[in-house]
Amino acid sequence: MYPSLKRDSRFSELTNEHIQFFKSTLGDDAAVIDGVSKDATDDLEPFNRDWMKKYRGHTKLVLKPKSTEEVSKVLKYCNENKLAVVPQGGNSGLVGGSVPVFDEIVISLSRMNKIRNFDDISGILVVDGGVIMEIADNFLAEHNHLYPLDLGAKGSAQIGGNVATNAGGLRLLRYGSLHGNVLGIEAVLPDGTIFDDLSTLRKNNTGYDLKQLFIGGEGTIGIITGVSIHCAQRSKAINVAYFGLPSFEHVQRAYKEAKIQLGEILSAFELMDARSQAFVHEVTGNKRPLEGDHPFYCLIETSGSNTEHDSEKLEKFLEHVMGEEIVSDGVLAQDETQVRQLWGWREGITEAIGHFGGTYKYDLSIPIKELYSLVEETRDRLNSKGLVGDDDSYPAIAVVGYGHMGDGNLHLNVPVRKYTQEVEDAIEPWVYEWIQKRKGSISAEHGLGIAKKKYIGYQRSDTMLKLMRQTKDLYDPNGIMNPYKYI
Ligand code: FAD
Ligand code: 2HG
Ligand code: ZN
Repeated sequence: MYPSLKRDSRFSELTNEHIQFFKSTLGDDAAVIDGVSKDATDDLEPFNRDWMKKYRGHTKLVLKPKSTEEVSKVLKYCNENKLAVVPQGGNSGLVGGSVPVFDEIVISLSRMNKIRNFDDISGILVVDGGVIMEIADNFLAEHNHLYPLDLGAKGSAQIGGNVATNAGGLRLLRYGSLHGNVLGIEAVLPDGTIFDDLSTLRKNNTGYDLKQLFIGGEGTIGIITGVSIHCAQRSKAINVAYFGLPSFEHVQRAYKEAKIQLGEILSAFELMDARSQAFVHEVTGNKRPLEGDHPFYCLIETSGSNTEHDSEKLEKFLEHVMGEEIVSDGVLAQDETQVRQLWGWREGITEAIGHFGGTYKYDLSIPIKELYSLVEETRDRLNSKGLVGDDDSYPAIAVVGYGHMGDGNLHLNVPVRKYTQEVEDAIEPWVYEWIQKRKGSISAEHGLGIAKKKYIGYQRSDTMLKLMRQTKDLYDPNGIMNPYKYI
Protein backbone atom coordinates (compact mmCIF):
# COMPACT_ATOMS: atom_id res chain seq x y z
CA MET A 1 0.00 0.00 0.00
CA TYR A 2 2.87 2.42 0.63
CA PRO A 3 5.39 1.93 -2.20
CA SER A 4 7.19 5.19 -1.46
CA LEU A 5 8.44 3.79 1.87
CA LYS A 6 11.91 2.34 1.42
CA ARG A 7 14.13 0.50 3.85
CA ASP A 8 16.83 2.83 5.18
CA SER A 9 20.17 1.48 3.97
CA ARG A 10 21.94 2.98 7.00
CA PHE A 11 20.65 0.06 9.02
CA SER A 12 22.51 -3.25 9.14
CA GLU A 13 20.86 -6.56 8.35
CA LEU A 14 20.74 -9.21 11.06
CA THR A 15 23.36 -11.94 11.04
CA ASN A 16 23.88 -15.12 13.06
CA GLU A 17 26.61 -13.29 14.95
CA HIS A 18 24.08 -10.70 16.17
CA ILE A 19 21.73 -13.50 17.22
CA GLN A 20 24.50 -15.15 19.22
CA PHE A 21 25.11 -11.89 21.08
CA PHE A 22 21.44 -11.50 21.99
CA LYS A 23 21.11 -15.12 23.08
CA SER A 24 24.16 -14.95 25.29
CA THR A 25 23.11 -11.57 26.75
CA LEU A 26 19.51 -12.49 27.50
CA GLY A 27 20.53 -16.02 28.41
CA ASP A 28 17.14 -17.60 28.17
CA ASP A 29 15.43 -19.39 25.27
CA ALA A 30 12.12 -17.68 26.03
CA ALA A 31 13.76 -14.27 25.63
CA VAL A 32 14.63 -14.57 21.94
CA ILE A 33 12.38 -15.46 19.01
CA ASP A 34 14.93 -16.09 16.32
CA GLY A 35 13.79 -16.10 12.72
CA VAL A 36 17.29 -15.51 11.36
CA SER A 37 18.98 -18.84 11.99
CA LYS A 38 15.71 -20.77 11.51
CA ASP A 39 12.15 -20.36 10.29
CA ALA A 40 9.98 -18.79 13.04
CA THR A 41 7.28 -17.20 10.89
CA ASP A 42 4.35 -18.34 13.04
CA ASP A 43 5.94 -17.22 16.31
CA LEU A 44 6.89 -13.86 14.83
CA GLU A 45 3.50 -13.19 13.24
CA PRO A 46 1.73 -11.58 16.26
CA PHE A 47 4.64 -9.12 16.65
CA ASN A 48 4.61 -8.20 12.96
CA ARG A 49 0.90 -7.46 12.63
CA ASP A 50 -0.93 -4.56 14.23
CA TRP A 51 -4.30 -4.66 16.03
CA MET A 52 -6.18 -3.21 13.05
CA LYS A 53 -4.69 -5.72 10.62
CA LYS A 54 -3.61 -2.69 8.61
CA TYR A 55 0.16 -2.62 9.06
CA ARG A 56 2.49 -5.57 8.68
CA GLY A 57 6.21 -5.63 9.34
CA HIS A 58 8.87 -8.18 8.54
CA THR A 59 10.89 -8.62 11.66
CA LYS A 60 12.95 -11.73 12.01
CA LEU A 61 13.83 -11.16 15.65
CA VAL A 62 11.90 -10.48 18.84
CA LEU A 63 13.77 -9.83 22.09
CA LYS A 64 12.12 -9.97 25.50
CA PRO A 65 14.50 -8.55 28.10
CA LYS A 66 13.65 -9.07 31.75
CA SER A 67 15.40 -6.11 33.37
CA THR A 68 16.40 -2.53 32.72
CA GLU A 69 20.05 -3.63 32.57
CA GLU A 70 19.22 -6.15 29.85
CA VAL A 71 17.36 -3.49 27.84
CA SER A 72 20.43 -1.29 28.23
CA LYS A 73 22.84 -3.96 26.95
CA VAL A 74 20.57 -4.76 23.99
CA LEU A 75 20.12 -1.13 22.94
CA LYS A 76 23.81 -0.29 23.32
CA TYR A 77 24.67 -3.20 21.00
CA CYS A 78 21.94 -2.25 18.50
CA ASN A 79 23.15 1.34 18.45
CA GLU A 80 26.78 0.35 17.89
CA ASN A 81 25.77 -2.10 15.16
CA LYS A 82 23.18 0.20 13.51
CA LEU A 83 20.36 -2.24 14.09
CA ALA A 84 16.95 -0.56 14.07
CA VAL A 85 14.44 -1.45 16.80
CA VAL A 86 10.75 -1.09 17.66
CA PRO A 87 9.64 -1.08 21.30
CA GLN A 88 6.45 -3.08 21.65
CA GLY A 89 4.05 -3.19 24.59
CA GLY A 90 0.61 -4.78 24.29
CA ASN A 91 0.52 -4.05 20.53
CA SER A 92 -2.90 -2.45 20.91
CA GLY A 93 -1.88 0.89 19.36
CA LEU A 94 -4.10 2.24 16.59
CA VAL A 95 -1.60 4.13 14.42
CA GLY A 96 0.76 1.35 13.36
CA GLY A 97 3.51 2.56 15.72
CA SER A 98 4.11 -0.71 17.54
CA VAL A 99 4.99 -2.97 14.62
CA PRO A 100 8.09 -2.91 12.45
CA VAL A 101 7.90 -1.50 8.94
CA PHE A 102 10.73 -3.58 7.52
CA ASP A 103 13.07 -5.83 9.51
CA GLU A 104 13.49 -3.75 12.69
CA ILE A 105 14.05 -5.83 15.83
CA VAL A 106 11.01 -5.92 18.10
CA ILE A 107 11.88 -5.30 21.74
CA SER A 108 8.91 -6.60 23.69
CA LEU A 109 8.38 -5.44 27.27
CA SER A 110 6.12 -8.38 28.10
CA ARG A 111 8.54 -9.94 30.59
CA MET A 112 9.13 -6.68 32.44
CA ASN A 113 5.91 -7.03 34.38
CA LYS A 114 6.63 -6.44 38.07
CA ILE A 115 4.75 -4.11 40.35
CA ARG A 116 7.68 -2.52 42.17
CA ASN A 117 6.02 -0.55 44.92
CA PHE A 118 2.77 1.02 46.09
CA ASP A 119 2.32 3.61 48.81
CA ASP A 120 -1.31 3.74 49.93
CA ILE A 121 -0.85 7.03 51.76
CA SER A 122 0.30 9.00 48.73
CA GLY A 123 -1.39 6.72 46.15
CA ILE A 124 1.85 6.45 44.17
CA LEU A 125 2.44 3.27 42.21
CA VAL A 126 5.82 2.26 40.77
CA VAL A 127 5.84 -0.44 38.09
CA ASP A 128 7.90 -2.00 35.33
CA GLY A 129 7.00 -0.65 31.89
CA GLY A 130 5.50 -3.98 30.81
CA VAL A 131 2.80 -4.27 33.49
CA ILE A 132 -0.61 -4.71 31.84
CA MET A 133 -2.98 -1.92 32.85
CA GLU A 134 -5.78 -4.25 34.00
CA ILE A 135 -3.37 -6.13 36.25
CA ALA A 136 -2.26 -2.83 37.78
CA ASP A 137 -5.86 -1.75 38.27
CA ASN A 138 -6.84 -5.06 39.91
CA PHE A 139 -3.86 -4.72 42.23
CA LEU A 140 -4.83 -1.14 43.05
CA ALA A 141 -8.44 -2.19 43.69
CA GLU A 142 -7.18 -4.40 46.53
CA HIS A 143 -5.73 -1.21 48.02
CA ASN A 144 -8.86 0.89 47.32
CA HIS A 145 -7.11 2.85 44.60
CA LEU A 146 -7.59 3.19 40.87
CA TYR A 147 -5.32 3.26 37.83
CA PRO A 148 -6.06 6.75 36.48
CA LEU A 149 -6.58 5.60 32.91
CA ASP A 150 -9.16 3.22 31.46
CA LEU A 151 -9.60 2.03 27.90
CA GLY A 152 -11.08 -0.84 25.91
CA ALA A 153 -7.71 -2.56 25.42
CA LYS A 154 -6.88 -2.63 29.15
CA GLY A 155 -6.44 -6.41 29.09
CA SER A 156 -3.44 -6.15 26.78
CA ALA A 157 -2.13 -2.56 26.78
CA GLN A 158 0.85 -1.99 29.07
CA ILE A 159 1.64 0.96 31.30
CA GLY A 160 4.82 1.69 29.31
CA GLY A 161 2.66 1.67 26.15
CA ASN A 162 0.11 3.97 27.79
CA VAL A 163 2.85 6.41 28.68
CA ALA A 164 4.60 6.13 25.30
CA THR A 165 1.32 6.98 23.54
CA ASN A 166 0.09 9.42 26.20
CA ALA A 167 -3.17 7.50 26.03
CA GLY A 168 -6.30 9.40 27.04
CA GLY A 169 -9.16 6.97 27.45
CA LEU A 170 -12.51 7.01 29.12
CA ARG A 171 -11.86 8.94 32.33
CA LEU A 172 -9.45 11.69 31.34
CA LEU A 173 -12.29 14.11 32.03
CA ARG A 174 -11.97 13.29 35.73
CA TYR A 175 -8.42 12.10 36.37
CA GLY A 176 -6.53 14.17 33.82
CA SER A 177 -3.74 13.43 31.39
CA LEU A 178 -0.67 11.26 31.93
CA HIS A 179 1.39 14.44 31.58
CA GLY A 180 0.08 15.25 35.06
CA ASN A 181 -0.28 11.80 36.61
CA VAL A 182 3.09 10.34 35.67
CA LEU A 183 5.54 11.47 38.33
CA GLY A 184 8.62 9.61 37.22
CA ILE A 185 10.07 7.61 34.37
CA GLU A 186 12.97 5.20 34.04
CA ALA A 187 13.96 4.70 30.43
CA VAL A 188 16.84 3.39 28.38
CA LEU A 189 18.24 5.68 25.72
CA PRO A 190 19.37 4.29 22.36
CA ASP A 191 23.05 4.26 23.42
CA GLY A 192 22.22 2.16 26.50
CA THR A 193 22.29 5.02 29.01
CA ILE A 194 19.74 4.54 31.78
CA PHE A 195 17.63 7.68 32.17
CA ASP A 196 16.83 7.47 35.86
CA ASP A 197 14.05 9.86 36.74
CA LEU A 198 11.76 7.52 38.64
CA SER A 199 10.75 10.23 41.07
CA THR A 200 7.75 9.72 43.34
CA LEU A 201 7.35 13.40 44.13
CA ARG A 202 4.17 15.30 43.31
CA LYS A 203 6.15 18.51 43.08
CA ASN A 204 9.58 18.85 41.58
CA ASN A 205 10.57 22.10 39.90
CA THR A 206 14.22 21.49 39.27
CA GLY A 207 15.04 22.25 35.68
CA TYR A 208 13.54 21.01 32.42
CA ASP A 209 11.03 18.22 32.99
CA LEU A 210 12.71 15.83 30.55
CA LYS A 211 10.50 12.85 31.37
CA GLN A 212 7.64 14.66 29.58
CA LEU A 213 9.37 13.92 26.27
CA PHE A 214 8.82 10.21 26.81
CA ILE A 215 5.10 10.77 27.47
CA GLY A 216 3.73 10.57 23.95
CA GLY A 217 7.22 9.95 22.52
CA GLU A 218 5.98 6.67 20.95
CA GLY A 219 9.25 4.85 21.48
CA THR A 220 11.27 7.24 19.31
CA ILE A 221 13.78 8.41 21.90
CA GLY A 222 14.06 5.52 24.32
CA ILE A 223 12.41 2.53 25.94
CA ILE A 224 10.35 3.13 29.07
CA THR A 225 11.27 0.46 31.61
CA GLY A 226 9.74 1.93 34.78
CA VAL A 227 6.91 4.32 35.59
CA SER A 228 5.81 6.01 38.77
CA ILE A 229 2.24 7.21 38.64
CA HIS A 230 -0.19 8.95 40.92
CA CYS A 231 -3.39 6.94 41.46
CA ALA A 232 -6.63 8.29 42.90
CA GLN A 233 -8.65 6.74 45.71
CA ARG A 234 -11.18 4.26 44.26
CA SER A 235 -14.69 5.66 44.49
CA LYS A 236 -17.19 3.74 46.58
CA ALA A 237 -20.14 4.91 44.55
CA ILE A 238 -20.09 4.40 40.79
CA ASN A 239 -23.24 5.19 38.83
CA VAL A 240 -23.75 4.88 35.12
CA ALA A 241 -26.57 6.26 33.00
CA TYR A 242 -27.20 5.67 29.30
CA PHE A 243 -29.34 8.06 27.26
CA GLY A 244 -30.91 8.30 23.83
CA LEU A 245 -31.03 11.80 22.34
CA PRO A 246 -32.67 13.31 19.25
CA SER A 247 -29.78 15.45 17.95
CA PHE A 248 -26.18 16.49 18.55
CA GLU A 249 -27.53 19.82 19.75
CA HIS A 250 -29.28 17.90 22.55
CA VAL A 251 -26.07 16.00 23.38
CA GLN A 252 -24.35 19.35 23.93
CA ARG A 253 -27.14 20.54 26.20
CA ALA A 254 -26.96 17.29 28.19
CA TYR A 255 -23.19 17.72 28.58
CA LYS A 256 -23.60 21.26 29.81
CA GLU A 257 -26.23 20.17 32.33
CA ALA A 258 -24.07 17.26 33.49
CA LYS A 259 -21.26 19.69 34.25
CA ILE A 260 -23.59 22.02 36.11
CA GLN A 261 -25.45 19.39 38.12
CA LEU A 262 -22.91 16.59 38.53
CA GLY A 263 -19.71 18.65 38.44
CA GLU A 264 -17.46 17.15 41.11
CA ILE A 265 -18.70 13.56 40.70
CA LEU A 266 -18.77 13.40 36.91
CA SER A 267 -16.13 10.88 35.75
CA ALA A 268 -17.09 10.24 32.11
CA PHE A 269 -19.29 11.71 29.40
CA GLU A 270 -19.10 9.61 26.26
CA LEU A 271 -20.81 10.08 22.91
CA MET A 272 -22.02 7.31 20.60
CA ASP A 273 -23.97 7.74 17.36
CA ALA A 274 -26.75 5.42 16.21
CA ARG A 275 -24.54 3.56 13.74
CA SER A 276 -21.92 2.74 16.38
CA GLN A 277 -24.56 1.20 18.63
CA ALA A 278 -26.03 -0.75 15.73
CA PHE A 279 -22.59 -2.30 15.14
CA VAL A 280 -22.24 -3.33 18.79
CA HIS A 281 -25.74 -4.82 18.68
CA GLU A 282 -25.09 -6.68 15.44
CA VAL A 283 -21.82 -8.19 16.63
CA THR A 284 -22.60 -8.98 20.28
CA GLY A 285 -26.31 -9.76 19.87
CA ASN A 286 -26.85 -8.11 23.27
CA LYS A 287 -30.26 -6.68 24.13
CA ARG A 288 -30.24 -2.92 23.61
CA PRO A 289 -30.43 -0.83 26.79
CA LEU A 290 -33.25 1.37 25.41
CA GLU A 291 -36.36 0.73 23.35
CA GLY A 292 -36.51 2.28 19.89
CA ASP A 293 -33.84 3.99 17.81
CA HIS A 294 -32.23 7.28 18.70
CA PRO A 295 -29.86 9.29 16.49
CA PHE A 296 -27.42 9.76 19.41
CA TYR A 297 -26.57 8.11 22.69
CA CYS A 298 -24.44 9.16 25.59
CA LEU A 299 -23.03 7.41 28.60
CA ILE A 300 -22.53 9.31 31.82
CA GLU A 301 -20.57 7.95 34.75
CA THR A 302 -20.31 9.46 38.21
CA SER A 303 -17.80 8.42 40.85
CA GLY A 304 -18.02 9.67 44.40
CA SER A 305 -17.62 8.68 48.00
CA ASN A 306 -21.22 8.76 49.16
CA THR A 307 -23.71 6.47 47.39
CA GLU A 308 -26.82 8.19 48.73
CA HIS A 309 -25.60 11.68 47.84
CA ASP A 310 -24.52 10.63 44.33
CA SER A 311 -27.71 8.70 43.53
CA GLU A 312 -29.81 11.62 44.67
CA LYS A 313 -27.85 13.98 42.42
CA LEU A 314 -28.03 11.67 39.44
CA GLU A 315 -31.77 11.09 39.85
CA LYS A 316 -32.36 14.82 40.00
CA PHE A 317 -30.25 15.23 36.88
CA LEU A 318 -32.25 12.48 35.15
CA GLU A 319 -35.53 14.12 36.09
CA HIS A 320 -34.30 17.42 34.75
CA VAL A 321 -32.99 16.23 31.39
CA MET A 322 -36.06 14.05 30.80
CA GLY A 323 -38.46 16.80 31.95
CA GLU A 324 -36.81 19.40 29.70
CA GLU A 325 -36.78 16.86 26.86
CA ILE A 326 -33.06 17.19 26.51
CA VAL A 327 -32.89 13.39 26.36
CA SER A 328 -35.57 11.19 24.82
CA ASP A 329 -35.04 8.16 27.01
CA GLY A 330 -32.59 6.91 29.61
CA VAL A 331 -31.64 4.06 31.89
CA LEU A 332 -29.67 3.95 35.12
CA ALA A 333 -27.53 0.92 35.99
CA GLN A 334 -28.90 -0.81 39.08
CA ASP A 335 -25.86 -2.87 40.04
CA GLU A 336 -22.26 -3.57 39.07
CA THR A 337 -23.25 -6.04 36.36
CA GLN A 338 -25.41 -3.42 34.70
CA VAL A 339 -22.63 -0.85 35.04
CA ARG A 340 -20.37 -3.21 33.08
CA GLN A 341 -23.10 -3.98 30.55
CA LEU A 342 -23.76 -0.31 29.83
CA TRP A 343 -20.04 0.41 29.50
CA GLY A 344 -19.92 -2.48 26.99
CA TRP A 345 -22.01 -0.37 24.58
CA ARG A 346 -19.25 2.22 24.55
CA GLU A 347 -16.07 0.19 25.10
CA GLY A 348 -17.13 -2.48 22.60
CA ILE A 349 -17.43 -0.15 19.59
CA THR A 350 -13.85 -0.46 18.28
CA GLU A 351 -13.95 -4.23 18.37
CA ALA A 352 -17.45 -4.47 16.86
CA ILE A 353 -16.62 -2.12 14.01
CA GLY A 354 -13.44 -4.01 13.16
CA HIS A 355 -15.39 -7.25 12.90
CA PHE A 356 -16.20 -6.91 9.20
CA GLY A 357 -12.76 -6.08 7.79
CA GLY A 358 -10.60 -3.03 8.41
CA THR A 359 -11.31 0.47 9.71
CA TYR A 360 -9.94 3.85 8.67
CA LYS A 361 -9.58 5.61 12.00
CA TYR A 362 -9.35 9.32 12.72
CA ASP A 363 -8.82 10.41 16.30
CA LEU A 364 -9.49 14.13 16.38
CA SER A 365 -9.76 17.06 18.74
CA ILE A 366 -12.44 19.43 17.50
CA PRO A 367 -14.20 22.39 19.10
CA ILE A 368 -17.24 20.64 20.64
CA LYS A 369 -19.83 22.66 18.70
CA GLU A 370 -18.60 21.24 15.39
CA LEU A 371 -17.60 17.81 16.62
CA TYR A 372 -20.27 15.81 14.82
CA SER A 373 -20.42 17.91 11.61
CA LEU A 374 -17.29 16.12 10.46
CA VAL A 375 -19.03 12.75 10.61
CA GLU A 376 -21.94 14.07 8.55
CA GLU A 377 -19.67 15.69 5.99
CA THR A 378 -17.55 12.57 5.66
CA ARG A 379 -20.70 10.49 5.17
CA ASP A 380 -21.91 12.87 2.44
CA ARG A 381 -18.52 12.87 0.79
CA LEU A 382 -18.19 9.08 0.63
CA ASN A 383 -21.81 8.75 -0.49
CA SER A 384 -21.33 11.23 -3.30
CA LYS A 385 -18.28 9.28 -4.49
CA GLY A 386 -20.27 6.02 -4.38
CA LEU A 387 -17.81 4.49 -1.91
CA VAL A 388 -20.07 3.54 0.99
CA GLY A 389 -23.04 1.21 1.04
CA ASP A 390 -24.69 -1.89 2.42
CA ASP A 391 -23.78 -4.46 -0.19
CA ASP A 392 -20.40 -5.98 -0.90
CA SER A 393 -19.85 -3.94 -4.07
CA TYR A 394 -18.98 -0.88 -1.94
CA PRO A 395 -15.55 -0.74 -0.30
CA ALA A 396 -16.79 1.14 2.80
CA ILE A 397 -19.54 -0.17 5.08
CA ALA A 398 -20.48 2.97 7.01
CA VAL A 399 -19.28 6.24 8.55
CA VAL A 400 -19.38 6.18 12.33
CA GLY A 401 -18.77 8.79 15.03
CA TYR A 402 -18.26 8.38 18.77
CA GLY A 403 -15.78 9.53 21.36
CA HIS A 404 -14.88 11.34 24.49
CA MET A 405 -17.36 14.21 24.33
CA GLY A 406 -16.06 15.74 27.55
CA ASP A 407 -12.56 16.01 26.04
CA GLY A 408 -13.74 17.31 22.65
CA ASN A 409 -12.29 14.13 21.14
CA LEU A 410 -14.13 12.54 18.22
CA HIS A 411 -13.38 9.07 16.86
CA LEU A 412 -14.37 9.13 13.21
CA ASN A 413 -14.32 5.54 11.96
CA VAL A 414 -14.88 4.31 8.44
CA PRO A 415 -15.17 0.52 8.53
CA VAL A 416 -14.28 -1.04 5.20
CA ARG A 417 -14.64 -4.47 3.64
CA LYS A 418 -11.00 -4.12 2.69
CA TYR A 419 -8.42 -1.34 2.78
CA THR A 420 -8.34 0.45 -0.59
CA GLN A 421 -6.42 3.43 -1.91
CA GLU A 422 -9.67 4.86 -3.27
CA VAL A 423 -11.25 5.21 0.17
CA GLU A 424 -8.03 6.44 1.74
CA ASP A 425 -7.62 9.10 -0.98
CA ALA A 426 -11.23 10.21 -0.54
CA ILE A 427 -10.68 10.91 3.16
CA GLU A 428 -7.03 11.94 3.43
CA PRO A 429 -5.80 14.67 3.44
CA TRP A 430 -9.32 16.17 3.21
CA VAL A 431 -10.08 15.27 6.83
CA TYR A 432 -6.83 16.87 8.04
CA GLU A 433 -7.55 20.05 6.07
CA TRP A 434 -10.98 20.15 7.73
CA ILE A 435 -9.32 19.86 11.14
CA GLN A 436 -6.63 22.42 10.35
CA LYS A 437 -9.26 25.01 9.38
CA ARG A 438 -10.86 24.61 12.81
CA LYS A 439 -7.57 24.59 14.71
CA GLY A 440 -8.25 21.10 16.00
CA SER A 441 -5.79 18.25 16.46
CA ILE A 442 -5.19 15.48 13.91
CA SER A 443 -4.32 13.12 16.76
CA ALA A 444 -6.02 13.65 20.08
CA GLU A 445 -4.90 10.53 21.94
CA HIS A 446 -3.67 7.71 19.68
CA GLY A 447 -0.46 9.37 18.52
CA LEU A 448 1.23 9.60 15.14
CA GLY A 449 2.87 6.22 14.49
CA ILE A 450 3.14 5.57 10.79
CA ALA A 451 -0.50 6.44 10.05
CA LYS A 452 -0.23 10.16 10.83
CA LYS A 453 3.47 10.81 10.28
CA LYS A 454 3.11 12.57 6.97
CA TYR A 455 0.24 14.74 8.22
CA ILE A 456 1.95 16.28 11.25
CA GLY A 457 2.41 19.52 9.28
CA TYR A 458 -1.37 20.05 9.46
CA GLN A 459 -0.92 20.44 13.17
CA ARG A 460 2.54 21.73 13.98
CA SER A 461 4.42 24.74 12.66
CA ASP A 462 7.82 24.52 10.95
CA THR A 463 9.44 25.86 14.10
CA MET A 464 7.88 23.12 16.23
CA LEU A 465 8.85 20.45 13.69
CA LYS A 466 12.44 21.69 13.60
CA LEU A 467 12.70 21.53 17.39
CA MET A 468 11.15 18.06 17.40
CA ARG A 469 13.67 16.82 14.82
CA GLN A 470 16.53 18.32 16.80
CA THR A 471 15.26 16.58 19.93
CA LYS A 472 15.03 13.26 18.12
CA ASP A 473 18.57 13.67 16.78
CA LEU A 474 19.89 14.59 20.21
CA TYR A 475 18.50 11.46 21.86
CA ASP A 476 18.87 9.11 18.91
CA PRO A 477 21.65 10.33 16.58
CA ASN A 478 21.74 7.02 14.67
CA GLY A 479 17.97 7.03 14.23
CA ILE A 480 17.59 3.41 15.35
CA MET A 481 14.51 3.96 17.57
CA ASN A 482 11.24 3.22 15.82
CA PRO A 483 12.30 4.55 12.40
CA TYR A 484 9.94 5.57 9.54
CA LYS A 485 7.40 6.88 12.05
CA TYR A 486 6.38 9.91 14.12
CA ILE A 487 8.69 12.66 12.89
P1 FAD B 1 1.81 -0.64 21.83
O1 FAD B 1 0.64 -0.70 20.93
O2 FAD B 1 2.60 -1.88 21.96
O3 FAD B 1 2.76 0.55 21.38
C1 FAD B 1 2.28 1.82 21.09
C2 FAD B 1 3.45 2.77 20.82
O4 FAD B 1 4.21 2.94 22.01
C3 FAD B 1 4.44 2.26 19.79
O5 FAD B 1 4.98 3.36 19.11
C4 FAD B 1 5.51 1.58 20.61
O6 FAD B 1 6.77 1.59 19.96
C5 FAD B 1 5.54 2.44 21.85
N1 FAD B 1 5.87 1.72 23.10
C6 FAD B 1 5.18 0.70 23.67
N2 FAD B 1 5.75 0.35 24.83
C7 FAD B 1 6.82 1.17 25.00
C8 FAD B 1 7.81 1.32 26.01
N3 FAD B 1 7.81 0.55 27.10
N4 FAD B 1 8.75 2.27 25.84
C9 FAD B 1 8.76 3.08 24.75
N5 FAD B 1 7.86 2.97 23.77
C10 FAD B 1 6.89 2.04 23.89
N6 FAD B 1 -6.03 4.74 23.25
C11 FAD B 1 -6.45 5.84 23.90
O7 FAD B 1 -5.70 6.80 24.05
N7 FAD B 1 -7.72 5.92 24.43
C12 FAD B 1 -8.60 4.90 24.31
O8 FAD B 1 -9.73 5.01 24.77
C13 FAD B 1 -8.18 3.72 23.63
N8 FAD B 1 -9.01 2.68 23.49
C14 FAD B 1 -8.62 1.58 22.80
C15 FAD B 1 -9.52 0.54 22.64
C16 FAD B 1 -9.15 -0.58 21.91
C17 FAD B 1 -10.13 -1.71 21.76
C18 FAD B 1 -7.86 -0.65 21.31
C19 FAD B 1 -7.43 -1.84 20.52
C20 FAD B 1 -6.96 0.38 21.48
C21 FAD B 1 -7.33 1.51 22.21
N9 FAD B 1 -6.45 2.59 22.40
C22 FAD B 1 -6.87 3.70 23.08
C23 FAD B 1 -5.09 2.56 21.80
C24 FAD B 1 -4.05 1.80 22.65
O9 FAD B 1 -4.64 0.85 23.47
C25 FAD B 1 -3.25 2.75 23.52
O10 FAD B 1 -2.51 3.59 22.69
C26 FAD B 1 -2.30 2.06 24.49
O11 FAD B 1 -1.79 3.01 25.39
C27 FAD B 1 -1.14 1.34 23.80
O12 FAD B 1 -0.47 0.53 24.74
P2 FAD B 1 0.33 -0.77 24.27
O13 FAD B 1 1.06 -1.32 25.44
O14 FAD B 1 -0.57 -1.71 23.56
O15 FAD B 1 1.36 -0.14 23.26
C1 2HG C 1 -11.95 4.59 22.14
O1 2HG C 1 -12.15 5.67 22.67
C2 2HG C 1 -10.59 4.32 21.59
O2 2HG C 1 -12.79 3.67 22.15
C3 2HG C 1 -10.60 3.69 20.21
O3 2HG C 1 -9.79 5.44 21.62
C4 2HG C 1 -11.19 4.57 19.15
O4 2HG C 1 -11.20 2.77 17.60
C5 2HG C 1 -11.17 3.98 17.75
O5 2HG C 1 -11.16 4.75 16.80
ZN1 ZN D 1 -10.67 7.08 22.59
